[in-house]
Amino acid sequence: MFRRTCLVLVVALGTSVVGSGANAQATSDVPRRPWPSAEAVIKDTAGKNVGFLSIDHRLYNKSRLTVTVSGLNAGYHGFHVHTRGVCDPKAVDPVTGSPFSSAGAHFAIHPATHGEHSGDLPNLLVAEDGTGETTVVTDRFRVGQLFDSDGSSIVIHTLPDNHANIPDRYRPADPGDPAGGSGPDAETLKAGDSGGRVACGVITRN
Ligand SMILES: [Cu+2]
Ligand SMILES: [Zn+2]
Repeated sequence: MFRRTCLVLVVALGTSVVGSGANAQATSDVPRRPWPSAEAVIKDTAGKNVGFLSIDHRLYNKSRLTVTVSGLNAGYHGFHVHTRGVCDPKAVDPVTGSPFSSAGAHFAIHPATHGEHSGDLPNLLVAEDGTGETTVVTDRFRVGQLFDSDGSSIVIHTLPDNHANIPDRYRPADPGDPAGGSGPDAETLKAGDSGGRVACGVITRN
């Protein structure tokens, strides 16, 4: 019995020594991450922290966004990367009345209408308890591209985003409309009818 216990002890010690040696080796050999990652603390108009976003680089020039939120209204919310890294709740859009207009329009590396913007993301689903979490992988931007001269931000809207998916049959002809009287109108092509902005977070490198 004693012999058996000793044997187990020796084996355990051996494993531990090899383990710490391997760890020490690995630590000194690990290069600094070659790809940038990013994060954002998401705040509502009162400055209350309602969420956190992290973004990291994925293979094949993709980016992975992971977000958790709490204290929001249940349901789907439009969710986009916006083109300026400024989240001022007092910056009210004179046309829509939405706060956080300082964040600018949807992040777009190339000119596009809504649904095709670089920063367009799937809707964020918030549960009845006000919490939500989602992870999405996009190939529309690399992490480094978010840090252009005016930065970028993440914005959560009040309403669901239709991604400009308005089939022609839902809209009567309107000769005055720049979209030509059928399908999504100019407002839909801008932001998907996702309404005002409820929360915003400046995207920073980490
Ligand atoms: Cu938005
Ligand atoms: Zn968009």
